[in-house]
Amino acid sequence: KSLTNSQQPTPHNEPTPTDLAHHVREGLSRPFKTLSSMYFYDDEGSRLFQQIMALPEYYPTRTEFALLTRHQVAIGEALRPQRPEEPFFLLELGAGDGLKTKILLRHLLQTGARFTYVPVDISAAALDGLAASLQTELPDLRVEPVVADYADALRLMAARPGRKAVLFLGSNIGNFLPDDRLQFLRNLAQPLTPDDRLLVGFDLQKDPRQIRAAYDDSQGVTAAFNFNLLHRLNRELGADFDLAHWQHYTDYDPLAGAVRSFLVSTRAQTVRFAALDWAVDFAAWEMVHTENSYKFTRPGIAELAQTAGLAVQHIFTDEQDFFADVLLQP
Ligand code: AVJ
Repeated sequence: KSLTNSQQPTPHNEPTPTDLAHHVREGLSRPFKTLSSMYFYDDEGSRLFQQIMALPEYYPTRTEFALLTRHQVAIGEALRPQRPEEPFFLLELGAGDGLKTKILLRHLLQTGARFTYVPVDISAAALDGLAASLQTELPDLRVEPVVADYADALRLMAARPGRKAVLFLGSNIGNFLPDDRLQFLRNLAQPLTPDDRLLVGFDLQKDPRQIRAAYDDSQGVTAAFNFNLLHRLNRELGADFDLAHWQHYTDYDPLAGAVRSFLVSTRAQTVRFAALDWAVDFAAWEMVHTENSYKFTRPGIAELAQTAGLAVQHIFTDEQDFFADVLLQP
């Protein structure tokens, strides 16, 4: 019996078609149309994101992997309780395929730490893959995967007693707009006590061309990832997006520190949503904003932490100073 079968979380944690429908109607009714990057991650989207992480242009994953390898001892020490016999939960929000986290998991197991790994992700398929690979690679690890979005994950975390080390890696925090980012960090920190730990990954500002290339790769995988959102609306809401008349567009704005991704309607067109009994018009070259990926500076991280009521304990970086995993003290 597989781990995930016995511990499969309740399906009500997954975004329901009604959430998606409501979101799409609201976002596509705005004067500047928008769809949330949260909906990228159906099973196909999570698979495409795994391909993105392996792209030569997409430096964040590789860099954070190297960073975690380099600092695993110090990070392991910082995350685990002082007393080695004390049990704790290692919670990870947006765990995905857990490739980077396995470095820490392996190291913590080697040091004899007593912990349960709770990977939380919005994609059941991603978590199934993770649980299966952990069972072969780290058979002694206790794993309790949970399919949930961030909001549900925060509730779940607050409800779970005991020491926690919380991981929010991969610069997932970059998807939030500044106000939402602050609110999210506050909500994340709220149930934590000074005994708990929080490690957050931030992609740092660097050569703007390199940043832009990471979101506009030459093989078109990122474009396919963006297009998958339209495929998903076709599949789940009976929409009739014709992908021949859409483009992927992305740009980096160094003033805001934000990569912004769009789906561009290359001609005037009307798209029908059979499941919603609804249709929406797009003008020629109208843009649908689909994602923000913010890049950070050290002062920006310090200010964010301070405003959220967290102390920056340590900033772990890679050799090139591309990425930072920041230990925050609740
Ligand atoms: C999963 C949010 C970290 O913003 O870099 C990658 C998602 N989008 N390429 C990012 C993404 C396009 C990724 N995060």
